Amino acid sequence: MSAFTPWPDDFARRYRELGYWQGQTLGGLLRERAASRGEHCAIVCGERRWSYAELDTRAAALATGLARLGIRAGDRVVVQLPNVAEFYAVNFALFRLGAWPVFALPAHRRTELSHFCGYAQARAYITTDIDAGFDHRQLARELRGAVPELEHVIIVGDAQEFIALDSLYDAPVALPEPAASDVALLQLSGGSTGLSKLIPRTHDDYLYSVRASADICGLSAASVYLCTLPAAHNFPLSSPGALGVFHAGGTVVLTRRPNPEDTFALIARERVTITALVPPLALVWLDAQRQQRADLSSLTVLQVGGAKLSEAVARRIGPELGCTLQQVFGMAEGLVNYTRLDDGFELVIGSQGRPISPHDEVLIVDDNDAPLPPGATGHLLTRGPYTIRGYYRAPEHNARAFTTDGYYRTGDIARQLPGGHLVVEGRAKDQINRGGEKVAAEEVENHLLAHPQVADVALVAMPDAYLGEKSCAFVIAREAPPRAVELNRFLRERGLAQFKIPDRIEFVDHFPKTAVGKVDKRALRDTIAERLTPDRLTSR
Ligand code: AMP
Ligand code: DBH
Repeated sequence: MSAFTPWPDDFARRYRELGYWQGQTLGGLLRERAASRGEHCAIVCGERRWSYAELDTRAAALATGLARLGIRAGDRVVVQLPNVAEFYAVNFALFRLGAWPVFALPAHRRTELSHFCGYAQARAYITTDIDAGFDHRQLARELRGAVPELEHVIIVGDAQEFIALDSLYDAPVALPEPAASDVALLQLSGGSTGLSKLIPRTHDDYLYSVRASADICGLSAASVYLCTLPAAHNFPLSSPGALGVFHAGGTVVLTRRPNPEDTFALIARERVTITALVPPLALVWLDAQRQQRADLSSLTVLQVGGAKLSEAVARRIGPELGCTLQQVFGMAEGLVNYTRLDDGFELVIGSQGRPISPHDEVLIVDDNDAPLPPGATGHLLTRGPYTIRGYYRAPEHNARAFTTDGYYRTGDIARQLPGGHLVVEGRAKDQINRGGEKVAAEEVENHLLAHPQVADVALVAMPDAYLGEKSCAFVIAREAPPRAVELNRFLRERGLAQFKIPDRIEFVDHFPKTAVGKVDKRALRDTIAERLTPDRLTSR
């Protein structure tokens, strides 16, 4: 089972000839920046400020400490950190070693972490002591029991019986470095089948998307980027995110609290120029700014992506926040689309942007993979210089998720405007997009099916005025039906991330079926949407 599906030779050659793949590594990028802008502030984290020189020194020291533990090129290390400066020090150390971080999100719990650790056969888990009231050391203990390959647990903060990250800052020694064509990191897919897949991204392809994104977003050494979303997510990491800022030589400001009170003050204090939000947060910011009239004068660009931004909300952003809206439609598998900063207002409001690269190939096809006429709505397929050709060790899934000529089936339903901009019209994948947090229906269904009183279950999206979508589980119960709260407690006890717990449970006697006898999820979505209509009209 291959860890990485390479691009065919002729494609790889072309991407190099075009100057997209430049042979630079992520570790090399930081070294260059430390040389060119060593004294400039790279990261602001609370009251701490790290210069590029300091970040580089820390990464080199940690790489040496991790090597002392036996972490080598190609080893997988699950990293689960909140928005703290150490997130970048740790990852640059791993990039230098050629070890592959697996980017867990802070919200993930035992079920997700044991899946990542097991699937990746991770040798180490790097996390924090306590985040948002949750003790990650307890999680680490449970993981240790469940995943024998996991040799090291490293903690940022109070390590208790584990290894303190602070004890790994060794005097740097020269270490062998990876090639730019090697895998650099494993991103997570939102998943549409049972469990989320890992996405191998190379230094070459990831850095191409980062450099090109920084250019599209007008980043410079004067840019100050506020990292509001979880730092490990592909959007705030690479679109252009923190890596784009490091490429440009600007400053990344971290926050662990994306609420308007804290972030507005931080924007004013640090003179933040750009940040990235998911649509629900954008709505909260808009509503808060109506009351607060905070000083957001430094903010020039607000990126919104991860889920569809409604046109009504999109229209308010420029006038009410005093900055340029940029819609971002991306995926950790690769393809990222941006509205351009000089696009007309209607295009920015009404589309999800166009691809980064002239060599991103985009197809809109029908259910049989036949291309549709220009402008028609259909399945979005893509391949290109930074879109993977296969998930990590998932041959069966890859056979379904990619066409034989290497296009990734995004699972999104879209249409393309004459200038190349895409409009996302829906989704074919069995997933709920809960305000940017992706929930694979099948994963949650499998957990619910493990409950002794559940005979069958179907999880579908229901409309929500704030998140766009929430999840609703239709359950066929056995004798003595369980209560909804009981099912949710059952899921939490199985160690599932909170955002995957169904927002609503509806008990039914049977499911509607399609003509071929499958559960008709569309009919279930319609049922719950109709049932909710009165609530929707009164909420917000
Ligand atoms: P993932 O594959 O988990 O990285 O999630 C990527 C998916 O998020 C895309 O395939 C879309 O379904 C969804 N998505 C991301 N950005 C947007 C957007 N701006 N509008 C609509 N859907 C989006
Ligand atoms: O939702 C996403 O995964 C996403 C959204 C915007 C993404 O991966 C990205 C930009 O890079």
